[in-house]
Amino acid sequence: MNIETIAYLGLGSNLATPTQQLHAARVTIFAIHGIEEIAFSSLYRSPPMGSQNQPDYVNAVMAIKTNLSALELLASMQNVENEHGRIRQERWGARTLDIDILLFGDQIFNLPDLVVPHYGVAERAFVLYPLAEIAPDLIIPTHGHLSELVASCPLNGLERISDGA
Ligand code: ROI
Repeated sequence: MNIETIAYLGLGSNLATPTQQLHAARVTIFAIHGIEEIAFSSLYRSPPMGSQNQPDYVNAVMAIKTNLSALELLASMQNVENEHGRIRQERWGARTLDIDILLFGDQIFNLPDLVVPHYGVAERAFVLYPLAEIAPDLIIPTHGHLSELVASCPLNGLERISDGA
């Protein structure tokens, strides 16, 4: 049996009623054997990063405790994306559901399919602000204190829209 790890997941959607996508994803994730939900942030709306020719996104961050390995968690989240009808025509383009492993304990991975801490953690408002809401004291491997990363990250149009999914 693997030891338990606290991990943070970034969820995003900009198609097919994004708030419902995040809610459905949350329900599916916390039903997975080996995953326990610790916290779920508010929902945030933000203009698209990347191609501007797509709808606004809704983003949230979920904290979990898991006894899965990082690669098992990755495979499991890819299943959730697929089950929820992920449509992704192009890199940086619109999608029904995107789930990123932001942090996996204090571990660092630089694998072809898995880069943790996720690069968004250092610079994306739609990751940093929801993460700081549920884990304000985090220290991010190789990036330092979350509070400092947030303080130097402009909102870029990010708006809190509700108390959670
Ligand atoms: N832009 C925003 N605002 N939120 C996202 O989750 C998001 N995800 C993406 C790209 C296309 C980079 N842009 C995004 O994958």
